[in-house]
Amino acid sequence: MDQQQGNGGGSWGSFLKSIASFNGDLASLTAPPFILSSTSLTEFSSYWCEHPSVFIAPAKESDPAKRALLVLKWFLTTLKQQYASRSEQYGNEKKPLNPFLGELFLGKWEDEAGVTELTSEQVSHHPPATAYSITNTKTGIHLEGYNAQKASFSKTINIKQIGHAVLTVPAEGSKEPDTYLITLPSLHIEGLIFGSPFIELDGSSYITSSTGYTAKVDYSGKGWLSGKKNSFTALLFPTGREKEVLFNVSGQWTKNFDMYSGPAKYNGKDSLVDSWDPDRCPTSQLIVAPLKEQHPLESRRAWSKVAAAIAKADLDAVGYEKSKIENAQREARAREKAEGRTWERRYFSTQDNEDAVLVKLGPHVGLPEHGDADKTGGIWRFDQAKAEKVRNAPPLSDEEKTKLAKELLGQ
Ligand code: HC3
Repeated sequence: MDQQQGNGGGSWGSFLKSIASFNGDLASLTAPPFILSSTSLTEFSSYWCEHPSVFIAPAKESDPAKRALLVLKWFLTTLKQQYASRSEQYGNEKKPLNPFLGELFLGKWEDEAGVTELTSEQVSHHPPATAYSITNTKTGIHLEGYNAQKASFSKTINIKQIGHAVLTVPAEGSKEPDTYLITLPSLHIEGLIFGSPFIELDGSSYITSSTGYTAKVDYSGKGWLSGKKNSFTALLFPTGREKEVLFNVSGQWTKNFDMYSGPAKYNGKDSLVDSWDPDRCPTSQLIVAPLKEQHPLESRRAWSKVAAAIAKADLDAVGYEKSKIENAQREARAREKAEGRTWERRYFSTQDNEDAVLVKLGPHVGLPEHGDADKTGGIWRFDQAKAEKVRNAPPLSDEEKTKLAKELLGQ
């Protein structure tokens, strides 16, 4: 059994011991009940767009360099949601649920930016990978991507993110939409030894565009003597000409940051272009269908009994409910194997041939043309034809939902 909700993990001490003998498989960590989260990793895809108006801003900018800056600004604003929103006061980062193959998380935001739709799907279980698509229907701005994690232990849990995101911006006045290839930062867990885990980002991440601009973001944390938590500096320059800085950004990804034109040595009142203060721009609420209207494979519906057991800190019930899903999934995979078929992803497809975005932009940001497909089960792209088919299909009856839940989740 996956030790995610393992029953031997009663104390923080035994958890630390299980980390010390960690084999890199996040699912093998024996977690004490108080660090179990009832949120699945498929939900994390929503963190990309909790400020829809910032997400769509590049579509309204006609200058390509300023557009690239707005894309960088949006990316930086997502970091707080992605990596700190679950531990707002620091020290409360919990262990998310490991999604099952085919798990879905669907929702939308409705606000002054119009309607923005989210589709997230667990596209691979071994290795685990989550894919997502976010589209603003008013501007056509579209984000898609997929990610997996490779974990290791050295002083703490270190996570390398595998995968990338692709943002398509149909900008006003441009004939062709821009494409931005976005890499994902590495991270590690701080505060583990004190029982108050939180995330710090490491190294660098990049955004490179079809319009010829690249942004490099360097992350740093609080050192022994100097530095602040969750700090970063970012430079935007014409691709391949890192010294010709057009804009620079600095601050804390959990707090405020400032954006300046030119290199940092000239930063001052006159070169300040824009500032971000998360407290002045509250996140927009994601709308998710009520449980009984959801598809049986939708995350919150599928995990509802596990979530209820976690809320009651009833570890036996957590283990029991979880193993029902795991056993049903194992049986489903065995059936597929016996029948010579594979699980049909609902919204995403992987391709055997070269990926045009990776071939064109990958070399600027050190991403291989094959996109590390062996570590994510493929290069996953949103499949419009599949999405169209789902949209046009009649809704499932209650009987069909019950049958699917029994077959695939043992419920
Ligand atoms: C490492 C992590 C799971 C992966 C999470 C990812 C990388 C998933 C993709 C999102 O876009 C960004 C993201 C944010 C947080 C990452 C999680 C933080 C902790 C969790 C570990 C599996 C849990 C380790 C246990 C404990 C108690 C130390 O938190």
